[in-house]
Amino acid sequence: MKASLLTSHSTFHGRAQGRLFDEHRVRRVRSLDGFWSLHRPAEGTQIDPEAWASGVSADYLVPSVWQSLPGWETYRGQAVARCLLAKDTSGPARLVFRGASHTARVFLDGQEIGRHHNAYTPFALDIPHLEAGSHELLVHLSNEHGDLSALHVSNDYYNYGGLTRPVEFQELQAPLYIRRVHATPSRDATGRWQLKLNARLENLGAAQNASLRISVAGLCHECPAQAFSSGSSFLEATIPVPHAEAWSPASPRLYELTATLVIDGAAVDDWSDRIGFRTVDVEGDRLLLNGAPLFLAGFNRHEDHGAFGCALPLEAMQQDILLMKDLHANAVRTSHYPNDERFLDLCDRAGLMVWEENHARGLSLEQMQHPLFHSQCRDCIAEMIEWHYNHPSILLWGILNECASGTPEGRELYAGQFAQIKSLDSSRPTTFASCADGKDLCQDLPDICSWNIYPNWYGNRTATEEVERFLTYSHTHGGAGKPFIFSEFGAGAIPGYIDLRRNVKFSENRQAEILRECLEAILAHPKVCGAFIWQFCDVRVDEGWAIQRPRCINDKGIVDEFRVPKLAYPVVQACFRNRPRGCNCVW
Ligand code: ADA
Repeated sequence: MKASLLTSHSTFHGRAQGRLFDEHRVRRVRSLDGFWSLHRPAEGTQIDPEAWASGVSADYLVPSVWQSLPGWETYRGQAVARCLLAKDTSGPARLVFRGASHTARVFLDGQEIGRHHNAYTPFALDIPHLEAGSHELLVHLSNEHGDLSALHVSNDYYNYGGLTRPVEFQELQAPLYIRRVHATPSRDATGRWQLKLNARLENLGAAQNASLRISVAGLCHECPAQAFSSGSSFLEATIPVPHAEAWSPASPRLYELTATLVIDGAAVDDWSDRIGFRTVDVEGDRLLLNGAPLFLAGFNRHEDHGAFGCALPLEAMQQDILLMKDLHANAVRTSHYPNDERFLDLCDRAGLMVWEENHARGLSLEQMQHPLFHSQCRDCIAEMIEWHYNHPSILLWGILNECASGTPEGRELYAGQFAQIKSLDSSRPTTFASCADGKDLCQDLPDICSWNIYPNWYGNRTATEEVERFLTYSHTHGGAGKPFIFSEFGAGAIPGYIDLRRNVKFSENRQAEILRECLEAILAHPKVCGAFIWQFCDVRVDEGWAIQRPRCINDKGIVDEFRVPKLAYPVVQACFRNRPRGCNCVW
């Protein structure tokens, strides 16, 4: 069989859908991106399932945020998106939503077929049987803040509405199909690469005999025919891939992983992904990539853009990657939620290392005790890991940014989420970004301790003072001997505002000074293995936050919301480029 090595240059020339390559060649996939209609109730009324089309209607291009429609710029409420889909032959099918913001109920021909909460995780709905012909698809959407949402609360970023990521309709050739294959690379006792595979199959019908063929890097692994009963089945195998080349920031080698399902000699379903061979380990207070010490130098990035909201088109995502590379960053933190998988594909390809985290920002203990908090976090973590497991660029899983880690009750919730992550993926280290200054109770829980600090912005302490203070606190409260990351530091700057008087907040020049001071204190520190600037780009904030944010924007970006660089840009670029590479730190 032909080797399927993909270099960073040859990757991703497939048809663009929810990923940057075709995930299926046997399964028939139709993108539902394009024109839908969008309807919202007239002012002061609620969505009426019977009369949803009677209010305000718009021609709506999926994927996008409804805030880009004239008259909808600040709309927070409910809406119904509608399209027709065509099924060629009668049989099973699936709908895949890569992102519906933020709560969705899906109706097919008037029947509710599924619900989902959370704008930032994908979901798929199985349809065991659908007749050939035309069908009406309605998606009831809400971006409301209220009792039904523990995680989408008024926040320091904007909760948009709409079908904000791609949508697909998949026609299955048999009720048994491949849901996914998780691949975990490691080195065997002789140092050669091997791959642990865990395949998940789903059967929407009666028991069925089938075999599964998995190919990677020119090797083929056959799982002999067996009976699959209805529901989920899992197959496991470990295969040696001795000639694989490692994935690293300097050489982000990707390989195609393909699974084919065979019934009576015929291929009835397939699935494919891109993987990379790399290890990530914590050894004492060091973080290792492929056995070599690692320093993560990068940005916190919200999925937000002045023109597109959270529904960035691929070109805008790639521009962000190019800008971060131009700044000599090697890492990005997906603050504060799982990202569009196309962005992760671009990170894999570019060798940009990722800290991906579940969705939560700044929740108080009271908010963490919301009756839906547990189930909504559990689902978010499960979906994040289920869908994003194979990305070589993801090195760390994070949780619960700046939540109630300084309380015993909060600690229980942190512990529970770390346990869930480890049960789903023990191959990656965990962390969380704390701001519980002087009272954090969770430093012993993650593999890596991370702190958000804002020297000279919130308070007057210098960066050098703050770096030592937070390191000392962590080391004396459970974090001793662990790697340490400064997960946020930064300062606001209104684009174009320059003020040469001393220490004028919100001026571009002051932001540049503060960042220089922080980077000088952090990048050279022997006890630190990561620095994430808050933040890459300016972002819109929710109504409740607007009063404390000039222009209703969190303006701590080093580029503005349209990616125009501020004065801090060349300062950060020089600091990252000239970063000391002590302690054999390779990256
Ligand atoms: C926190 C938080 C960020 C952002 C930042 C700020 O550290 O994690 O989401 O709100 O503060 O700009 O103040």
